[in-house]
Amino acid sequence: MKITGCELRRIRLPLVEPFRTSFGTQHARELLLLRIVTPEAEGWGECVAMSDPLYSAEYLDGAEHVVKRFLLPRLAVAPELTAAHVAPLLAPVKEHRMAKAALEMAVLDAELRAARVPFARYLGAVHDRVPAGVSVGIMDSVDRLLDAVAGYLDEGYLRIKLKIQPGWDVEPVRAVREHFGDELLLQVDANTAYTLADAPLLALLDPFGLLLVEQPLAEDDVRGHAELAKRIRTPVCLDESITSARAAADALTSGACSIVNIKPGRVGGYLEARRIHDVCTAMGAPVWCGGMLETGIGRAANVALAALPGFVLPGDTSASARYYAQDITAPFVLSDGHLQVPDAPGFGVEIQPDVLDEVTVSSDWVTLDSLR
Ligand code: NPG
Repeated sequence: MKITGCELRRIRLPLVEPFRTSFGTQHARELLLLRIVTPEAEGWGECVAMSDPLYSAEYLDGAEHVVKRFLLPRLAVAPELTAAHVAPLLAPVKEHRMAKAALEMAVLDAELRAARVPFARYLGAVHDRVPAGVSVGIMDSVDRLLDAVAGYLDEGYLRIKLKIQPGWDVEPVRAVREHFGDELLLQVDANTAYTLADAPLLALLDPFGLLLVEQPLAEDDVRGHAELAKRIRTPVCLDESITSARAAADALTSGACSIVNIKPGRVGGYLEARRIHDVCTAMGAPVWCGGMLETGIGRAANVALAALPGFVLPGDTSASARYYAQDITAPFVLSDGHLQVPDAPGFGVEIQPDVLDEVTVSSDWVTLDSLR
């Protein structure tokens, strides 16, 4: 494939309600979309970086800059380009995984559309629908939390993830467990909010039969997680720490975690995400698909990924309406607690141009000939 050009579009989608985590409260989701144009087909990619570098070091303005200044020029001069070439071509540029993932995504979508192949088939997916979990933000009170969880369970969500932080951990977990019973699939996510000194506190979660505790300690604290895992009974799952298949293998080997959250943006793209799935599956570790408040584009791709055989726990693959009253594609809807895996070529979703225009903040077009 030869790329003619790339559109970089910044959009802003209001959230249906504020989403509070241990690193901040979001009222809207700003995103960078990439549209790759080739003579054969167009492809869309979505960069999951946030406006501010609070979840990871990447942030939207930085991602847009690195795509234009350093990444697109490397693709422009490549003699041959398929999605599989993107990561090796971009490897000399350090880090910036979310920006790289977005470009690989756009190339992949264009390539699969040109070949008329659905992404799920390309990946080797084995399911045509995937179970949906939901991530529940930190609330002002336990009563409000119980109402929110009850609402999600009424909608059909099959697993609840509670965001936790020091001061909002044991009591909300106890309340949800006692209110909704032992059968509820329940897990917690700390987004690095604790230190190893909190091990006795985190051990207080043991009696509640959680599926896992996600990323309790800092992202570079692999040794600390290995020590913590020995001191608590709840299985430790890593998110922020897992940046590659090698990092996943290292974390599992050292006992830092026994479960892995896979987010394609965090690891540099869907091809590395699949390698993490393969490594974890070979090592006998369950994986599940994380979420970054994606639009329908990223959601479609995540749902296909989550249909691989090693994804044995429900993911943060929620319905579009969990976050957005109006998405830029047709919404993903819950049916019996599941989302349908798209089966049309590429990621299998179409952008609604009117909606896209309404939510667009800025747009820039780069002709690749100008970079050659
Ligand atoms: O359902 O898309 C979703 C969001 C799930 O809680 C969720 N994501 O730490 O996993 C996380 C968190 C997150 C969201 C992190 C946005 C960074 C940005």
